[in-house]
Amino acid sequence: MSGEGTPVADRRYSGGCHYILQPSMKIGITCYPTYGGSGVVATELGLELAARGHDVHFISYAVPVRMAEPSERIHFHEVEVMNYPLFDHPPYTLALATKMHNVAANEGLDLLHVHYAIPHSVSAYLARAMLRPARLPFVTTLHGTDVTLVGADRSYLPITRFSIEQSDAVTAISEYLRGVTEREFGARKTVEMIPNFVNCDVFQPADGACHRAMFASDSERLLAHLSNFRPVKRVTDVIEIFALVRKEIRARLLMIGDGPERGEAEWMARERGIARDVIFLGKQNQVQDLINCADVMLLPSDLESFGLVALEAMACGVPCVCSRVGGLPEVVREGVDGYLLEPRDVPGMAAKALDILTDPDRREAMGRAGRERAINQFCSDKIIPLYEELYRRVLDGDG
Ligand code: GMT
Repeated sequence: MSGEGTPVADRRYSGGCHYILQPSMKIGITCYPTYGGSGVVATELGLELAARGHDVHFISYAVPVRMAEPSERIHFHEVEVMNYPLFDHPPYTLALATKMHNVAANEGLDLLHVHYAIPHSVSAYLARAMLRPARLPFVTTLHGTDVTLVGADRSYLPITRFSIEQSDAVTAISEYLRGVTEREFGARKTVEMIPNFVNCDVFQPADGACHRAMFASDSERLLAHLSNFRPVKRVTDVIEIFALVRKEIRARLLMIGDGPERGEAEWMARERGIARDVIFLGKQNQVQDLINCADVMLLPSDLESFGLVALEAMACGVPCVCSRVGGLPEVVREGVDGYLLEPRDVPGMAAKALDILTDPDRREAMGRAGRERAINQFCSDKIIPLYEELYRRVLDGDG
């Protein structure tokens, strides 16, 4: 640890606070850098920590998607995987462990924080062992399928359980996921719950900031969906829900993101005769500007350990219609800031979306309630100190 008080680079981060009186830390963060909730959370965490005066070193195979412009406290270290004809499967886990070790040694990292257990916590375990006798503790944050899929695929279970147990501290992003982890992996490791967060200055209602007119006329309502279009997200249900809504009112649908189910969703939109009203935008940065255009957010997933998109929508004052699964009920309150329905209840979700879209007062009240909840429970300024406190406990050998 070093430093006594350091100015903050970007005032949008850390709630506009620009001088933090605390010793700063050097933190290595590893995540999947692609579009996806765990990478977004890890990247936003790094940006927030840097804004609070810490040195952040992202270690991954590509620059994380939401990483801001370079700053003196944000560094990126690319993991290059050597290939050789013998390697049918390039050994990324080992390349990552080596890079973690080298960065820790060269930059004097205090600790590593890995997001998503497989394979990141295994690499961190190796890096920590390689660096001995110097100390390099690591924190593992579980995001979802690193636990739930492993529960289904026994081949990964022993090594995931091992690397979780070996972590100096383990966090899960919802009570739901903490419970699943304890059931799957036994009670041999304490799992702390630190919920996901949103930067309430970046994600905030901003009428006029979005170019709504590009997507819908004044007489049309605008629905949105944002995901990585994996099967678990049920993007075809999004299209079906919209088709039912479209039968009742003039509306358009923004599909933000990309992934394996996009082709199926595009086909279904054509099949239902609504293709002209469904806009596939593909992968986007600045998603807050798009969310802000929407009147309602649809998230009909089969499973969400948290549902970061629901929180981002709430912070923008946009009500959600979601599945009552996983950690989503910990984020969205039924009938208050959105609606929760059984997954695959397409008619039910369409009816609730129509309730919101045809009643401006209800939409307004739900949007306001969601924004308040995001501010009170999930804003970065509430959550980042929990990670800092955890790091300090780990560094004090008290994790
Ligand atoms: O676990 C996954 O499927 C991947 C992960 C990701 O990288 O998008 O998503 C999970 O982590 C997000 C951030 O913590 C959560 O908001 C998502 O709910 C969660 N996804 C699932 O549980 C399916």
